[in-house]
Amino acid sequence: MKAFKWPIHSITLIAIVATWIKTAITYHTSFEINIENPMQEFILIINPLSSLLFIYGLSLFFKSSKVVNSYLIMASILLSIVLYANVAFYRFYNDFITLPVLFQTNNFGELGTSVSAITNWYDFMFFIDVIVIIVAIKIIPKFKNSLKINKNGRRAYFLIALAISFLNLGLAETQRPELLTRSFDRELLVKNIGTYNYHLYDIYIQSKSSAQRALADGSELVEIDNYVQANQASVNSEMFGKYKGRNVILVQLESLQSFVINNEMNGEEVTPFLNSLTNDPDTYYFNDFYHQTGLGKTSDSEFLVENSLFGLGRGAVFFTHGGNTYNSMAEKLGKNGYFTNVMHSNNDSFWNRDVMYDALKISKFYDVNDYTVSDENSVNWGLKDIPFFEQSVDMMTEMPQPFYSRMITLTNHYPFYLDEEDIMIPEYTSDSGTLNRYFQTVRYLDESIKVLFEELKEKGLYENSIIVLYGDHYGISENHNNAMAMYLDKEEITDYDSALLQSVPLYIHIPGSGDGQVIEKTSGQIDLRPTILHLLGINTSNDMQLGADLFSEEHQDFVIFRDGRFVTSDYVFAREKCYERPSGEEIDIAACKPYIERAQVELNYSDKIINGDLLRFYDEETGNLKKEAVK
Ligand code: GP9
Ligand code: MN
Repeated sequence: MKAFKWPIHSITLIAIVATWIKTAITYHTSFEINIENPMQEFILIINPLSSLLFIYGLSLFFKSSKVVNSYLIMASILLSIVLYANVAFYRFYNDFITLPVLFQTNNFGELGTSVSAITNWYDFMFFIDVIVIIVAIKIIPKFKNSLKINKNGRRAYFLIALAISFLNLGLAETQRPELLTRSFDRELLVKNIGTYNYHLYDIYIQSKSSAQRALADGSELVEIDNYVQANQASVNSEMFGKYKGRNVILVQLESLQSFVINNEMNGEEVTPFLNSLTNDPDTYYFNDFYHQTGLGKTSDSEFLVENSLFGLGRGAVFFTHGGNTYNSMAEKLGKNGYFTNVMHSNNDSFWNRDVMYDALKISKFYDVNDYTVSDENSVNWGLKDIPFFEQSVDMMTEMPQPFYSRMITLTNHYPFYLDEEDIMIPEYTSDSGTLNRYFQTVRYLDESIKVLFEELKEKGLYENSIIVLYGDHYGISENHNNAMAMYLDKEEITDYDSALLQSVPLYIHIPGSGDGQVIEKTSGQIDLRPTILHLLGINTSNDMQLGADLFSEEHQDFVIFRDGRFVTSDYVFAREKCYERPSGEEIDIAACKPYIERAQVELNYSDKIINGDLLRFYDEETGNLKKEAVK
């Protein structure tokens, strides 16, 4: 009988399989990863494989079996440490590790005191693959020939590894379009590309931003500061401080665009409550207001409103620059005695909010754990908006006053699904299911805002508050232009139309003001910070902000989109072409020229502030550069 011969590279294969199985089991036992369908389960199972094939595959380049074996042991120890660190971190924070969090010493402080709470006796199991590899090395006789894998063999191996990676990414893309460019959520990343790849991706993102940060020294701020000062809009003395001390309730309305307001769909009113607010005596309704978000979508709108700066052209600033120094609206309100909080029933790690809210100095995040969420009261992405508002107002009654609460709705989110019992109007009838359903979820959203107002009144929180409502970003993308053209009764949606469709409604509702108006100023989310702070009598003249008070006489009709497009009261600039409003006719670019430059300057300054983390050099109390920045 022939003696059994171990095949070439047995140990490498054993290492891959052992770590793969261990990782897959860990996903299921140590993390709460939400699996919605068999494809997601499949992705979760194969995702460790693509990285392991590469990492362990490096051993194919080594000549001596000794080196191969030590490399495999070292690599498996390192991978086990990474995985186990995540498990321990997850037990405490319910989140995966991201580099900046690792370097925040206070996190370690908290972790350190609770080592016993986050470790278990059976945790050695997380190193089981290391043990398997060592045992394999001991029992499998050294096989000199085995190391002679030739170039072609290696090439084939890495081609297979590459194919598996692409399969993994391709499948992930079907589940989560734009996963990597938008990088929404650590859970989603781990679920789709695996822990090991997630860390590589995290290292890439973080090192890119820390390099830019390291090169900045604050001197760049001088020019930006001059620009900001020179372009500041003076306050409206009648409005400044008129509502000092009131609670501030900001409601970010998911995916709500202006085209549904005061409009009908097959004879049905889509937003009866919001329509009534447009001519309410206590409401300033802005009908030429725009979102300015990029890939960071909801998180970008939060960023714009809090900081009066733009998000980034690539990626989500909430992810890439969650550790920066900012001077948010929340921080300012906090310093003025407000209890600052965000209310949103989702994982706190979504959009990296848990990390970013610390940077924005938001005192409390009422996240999914603060709400009672069940199958009955949730749909689509989670808790339905009506129970969300009901539960939120209940929590508001417990808050110290004055408070600043920023509420973020969820039901009117792509793909716009509702339970039967929440459907109030029929679907639209076009070839886009997305647009057809959108009207129904918008109708539900409208109803939920009515509930919010009723609840606030009932709980005695209404009179003494300012309620600001605004759409966070578009809900209907350009992919649905045909259906949109049909709805708007147009031949086609042109670039000019697309730009104007980025309009989202803004309502500043001030109970008792009696001064309600429809305001046609062309404006955007970047303007909210100074507007709100000024109504409360809080000075912003030293602040590094790019927006302007909407009530200022000097506010200019000009809104810049993150991609360089812009809208003024007379022109629209899109895809390098200038159009006249309201005709939509293309005109000579010269008319747009002065604005094109200004748009570039402002986007560029905003990027510089964020990429260089420049506000760490700025003292907003005095409006001066901090000493360490002045060379
Ligand atoms: C998630 C919600 C949606 O918490 O805010 O984010 P979006 O996908 O709209 O950016
Ligand atoms: Mn959103």
